[in-house]
Amino acid sequence: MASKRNGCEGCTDITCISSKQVLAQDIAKNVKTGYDRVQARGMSACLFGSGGTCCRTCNMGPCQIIDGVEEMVGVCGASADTVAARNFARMVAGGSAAHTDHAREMVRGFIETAKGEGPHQIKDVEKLKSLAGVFGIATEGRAVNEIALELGEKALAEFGKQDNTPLTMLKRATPKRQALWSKLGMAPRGVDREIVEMMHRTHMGVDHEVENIMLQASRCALSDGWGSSMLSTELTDIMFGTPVPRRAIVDIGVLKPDQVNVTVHGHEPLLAEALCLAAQEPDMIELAKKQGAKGINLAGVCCTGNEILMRRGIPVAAGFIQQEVVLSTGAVEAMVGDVQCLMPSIVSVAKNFHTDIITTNYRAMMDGAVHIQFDEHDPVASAKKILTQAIKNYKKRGEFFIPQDQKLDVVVGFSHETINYMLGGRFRASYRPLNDNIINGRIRGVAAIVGCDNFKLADDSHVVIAKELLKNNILVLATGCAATALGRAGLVNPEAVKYCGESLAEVCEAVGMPPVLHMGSCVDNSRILIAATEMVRQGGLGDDISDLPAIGTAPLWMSEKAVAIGQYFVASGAQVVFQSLPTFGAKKFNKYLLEGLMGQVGARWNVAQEPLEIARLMIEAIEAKRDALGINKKKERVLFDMAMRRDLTSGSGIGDVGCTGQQRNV
Ligand code: SF4
Ligand code: MSK
Repeated sequence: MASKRNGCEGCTDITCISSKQVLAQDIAKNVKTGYDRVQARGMSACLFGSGGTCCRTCNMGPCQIIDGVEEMVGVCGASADTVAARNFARMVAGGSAAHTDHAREMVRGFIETAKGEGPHQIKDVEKLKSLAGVFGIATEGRAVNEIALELGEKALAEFGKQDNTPLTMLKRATPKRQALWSKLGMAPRGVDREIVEMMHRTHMGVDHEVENIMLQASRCALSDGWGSSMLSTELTDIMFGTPVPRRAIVDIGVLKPDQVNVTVHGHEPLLAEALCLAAQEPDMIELAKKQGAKGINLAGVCCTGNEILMRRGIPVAAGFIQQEVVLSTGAVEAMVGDVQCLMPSIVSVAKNFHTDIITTNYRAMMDGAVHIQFDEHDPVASAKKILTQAIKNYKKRGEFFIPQDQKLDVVVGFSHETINYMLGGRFRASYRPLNDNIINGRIRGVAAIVGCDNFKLADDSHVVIAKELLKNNILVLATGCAATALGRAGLVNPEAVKYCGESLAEVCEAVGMPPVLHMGSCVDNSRILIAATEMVRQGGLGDDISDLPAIGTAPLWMSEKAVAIGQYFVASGAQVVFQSLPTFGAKKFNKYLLEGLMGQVGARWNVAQEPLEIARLMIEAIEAKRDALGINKKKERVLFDMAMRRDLTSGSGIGDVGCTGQQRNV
């Protein structure tokens, strides 16, 4: 077991230096992590489950289907394709539901803020007015909070909308995409409605046709990407401030030896923001000092970490895969969580130490955890209760180990607005320079590396892919735990230009930006949709997202949310590459995802197993788009006449000339 943690040959290696160091300590010897459980389970995954053809939809099953074998269809007669499509669509619904429930809480918090209740204010008035415009809300001469309240109420209504008109935020897509969605019957109507309809249609005995199931899966995913996730990101920005570039640190080493360490895990920034406010209150600091600590140190885990990193520069201690490792330092007084991506194992890891796992959301409880319900009406009081519980643990801290070798600087905070501003400047903020650099080939294209990490796969996959893309002059956008992993590898700061091809390095150096732009948490993938749409609007790169030399990957995905994100990218016209999909047991359905969707929405899913293979596929897809746009055209070969030769020998110009005296094709 220990050898696995240290990365023995043939095992899925732990490449993170800090994780290795922590797990090698004596204090962590009784800790079992996901790595240990992958190894202990030993067996390879069930082929029916991983191929997508195990159906548990009704009590005549479970039915394990073998594609093409007549007697191996379901008891009801369901084929492998029907079953795999239903399972896949239910993953889309599960992921969309998670984003949607999160988003609803953010909208409710936004409404409270607009009413002047609670500790938060409207911070980004410009963005408020711009989003109000999308909803047709008058802003002239009105008080900020009045506009915000109307916006909040209209946003909340999007969740329960029952008529057949499209969601309001779809207006932000390109006209061509909106027309396509409408033609295909893919435009989502109400956010909750699409999830409910997806669950209904995949119930026993309803929708059995692959394309029809997937039409609703696209509509459901789009209600997440362009509906709930986008609303969550935008309203969170308006309330807590749109991220701007700032320096911060990522790694387990951000824990402090002489402070009360509280790690904040999960997804909803309402809890994290309240903890940030409460940790600055004099009575909390006083209490910590009374226990012998120098102060309170907050550090993020998973996407909550990304939210407070982006907006406040509060360090991220760990991504998903390190949540047990960070506890194994013995230096964490409490891990506070809300919803999503909290592994139940953290309770048993914490039992080895003085650490409390504190759950705060009635939706997400765990045996053995302390539950302190977060009261959104009085967030700071709730946060103080939580911190008090953590502070009390400080004196109980025993032996601990905080790794120091790897603490890495990152520059984060690349919202769509920031990219606009960085590239174009305050008075001509635009994506024009990005488009121009793509057209002239200095930047070949844009790639998004998003999503989770996963104990079953090599945890340096994000890094291998990113380095290959950068080397090939492709700008990388990152969100979620992928962004944290890239940060840990030193790729999310301007010094990472050393990994770039020459022309990308020049552009990044000129602008002063990192070649990997950290765009936030997993709900913030909606920022990428807006950025891509803005690139189209700027002109020169086609008239829809499907024309852009751009592609996304979630190589180490584990959550259903990643499948929802993948599907909303594809339905928006952006190709995605995953390391595996639970669909290979159903030939027709698998072919539909990997090929058929292309003819319908201009994008498709791709699967490639090795990180370098993923990178290669992404580079090829980007180059194919460049070819289709005609921006890979070689320059006309110029034949030199006598006058030109004279110019040449007098040294008057034409710089890029080969030894034969003919201009090089570039
Ligand atoms: Fe089996 Fe059909 Fe029931 Fe699925 S729905 S469990 S395939 S009988
Ligand atoms: S936290 S969904 S492991 S990105 Fe958003 Fe990370 Fe994936 Fe959870």
